[in-house]
Amino acid sequence: MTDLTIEFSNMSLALFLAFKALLSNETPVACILVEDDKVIAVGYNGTNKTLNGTRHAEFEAIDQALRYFAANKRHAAGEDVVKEFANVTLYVTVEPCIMCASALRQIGLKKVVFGCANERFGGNGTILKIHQDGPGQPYNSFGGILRTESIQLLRNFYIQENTSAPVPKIKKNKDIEGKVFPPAIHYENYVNNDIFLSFYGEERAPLFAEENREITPLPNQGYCVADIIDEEKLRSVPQIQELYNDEPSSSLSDDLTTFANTFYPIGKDGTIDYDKEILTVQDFSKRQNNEMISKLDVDEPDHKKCKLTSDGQAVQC
Ligand SMILES: *[C@@H]1O[C@H](CO)[C@@H](O)[C@H](O)[C@H]1NC(C)=O
Ligand SMILES: *[C@@H]1O[C@H](CO)[C@@H](O)[C@H](O)[C@H]1NC(C)=O
Ligand SMILES: *[C@@H]1O[C@H](CO)[C@@H](O)[C@H](O)[C@H]1NC(C)=O
Ligand SMILES: *[C@@H]1O[C@H](CO)[C@@H](O)[C@H](O)[C@H]1NC(C)=O
Ligand SMILES: *[C@@H]1O[C@H](CO)[C@@H](O)[C@H](O)[C@H]1NC(C)=O
Ligand SMILES: CC(=O)N[C@H]1CO[C@H](CO)[C@@H](O)[C@@H]1O
Repeated sequence: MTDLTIEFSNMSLALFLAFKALLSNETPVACILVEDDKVIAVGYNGTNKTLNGTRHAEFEAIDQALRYFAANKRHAAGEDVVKEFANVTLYVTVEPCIMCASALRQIGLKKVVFGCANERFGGNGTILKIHQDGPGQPYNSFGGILRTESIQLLRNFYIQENTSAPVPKIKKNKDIEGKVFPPAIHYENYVNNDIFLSFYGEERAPLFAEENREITPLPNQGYCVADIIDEEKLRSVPQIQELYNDEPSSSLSDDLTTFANTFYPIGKDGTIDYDKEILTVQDFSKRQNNEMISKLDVDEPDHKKCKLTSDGQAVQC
């Protein structure tokens, strides 16, 4: 059985960074670079803060990785860069855009794991297969890891931007932006069936051409983000800790609790459980003002209150 728990766990760190970006009015897209299970760099969309349209999450992370290689006396200039990224995997919440996909080929990245497709600016499968064709080294691109969660953050961003949009209901908020979720990733646009099976496993073979089921960490078992994110690992990433050094008023624990309640769980059958109460961006500031306490059951610890039943069927929150 192919256990994708580590892929989900890594992606949940990128998702947390995207959530942090949302809290600071940036487009909620973020990524981490992982080498041998170690997070060597992080990035989130800084186009607003830096007023630089090319400061996509991937570029932030690549710059950090180059500094990391240099600090560790690894050669990070010219041709050698291609070797340095040979064991590095990018986890990014949204499929890299055409510009980023091209840069990733040039640095010789090992592979990309992404959440949702980039419908407008997709560089891999959605619009152009940049990851497979063109100059540089081709890499494999595996999507659908925390896909609906990545979309939920983007939708929260758009409703926040749209002041004429109605305030969404917290309960049974089926479609945050007034839309249903787009169909699952069209995997054949990214990888062939053999490569698909080598990553996702034989048990997930039907998902290659499935429109309505999400990838889950274990086949035929549901999950929720609260169960996936590893708080210890999150806290061990210095770049994430640094985000809190500048803002003493916000705490990582509080953000983690809000974060864990922002997403619908995925059931055993791979479909979204819309019955769970979730928080949306309109609730975040209220929560920061301690007005959300009644909305959240304060079981200990409250960001872990989402649990699978023993048969892995329904997710109880
Ligand atoms: C950019 O940042 C400003 C100031 O934080 C914020 O008011 C605005 O909504 C942000 N816009 C976008 C598109 O990120
Ligand atoms: C970053 O944010 C800008 C401005 O909102 C947007 O145009 C761009 O597509 C975003 N980049 C990614 C990778 O989402
Ligand atoms: C914007 O970002 C790009 C890529 O990271 C960088 O090469 C460029 O110098 C930046 N431009 C400005 C005006 O800072
Ligand atoms: C990548 O991993 C292989 C196998 O473990 C190792 O031989 C190689 O030196 C690694 N490359 C880099 C750049 O770390
Ligand atoms: C803003 O919300 C309104 C009401 O839901 C909707 O009709 C409109 O299309 C939205 N605008 C944008 C730019 O999404
Ligand atoms: C998610 C996804 O794969 N979306 C699109 C991929 O590209 C094809 C062809 O352009 C579209 O039909 C899909 O909707």
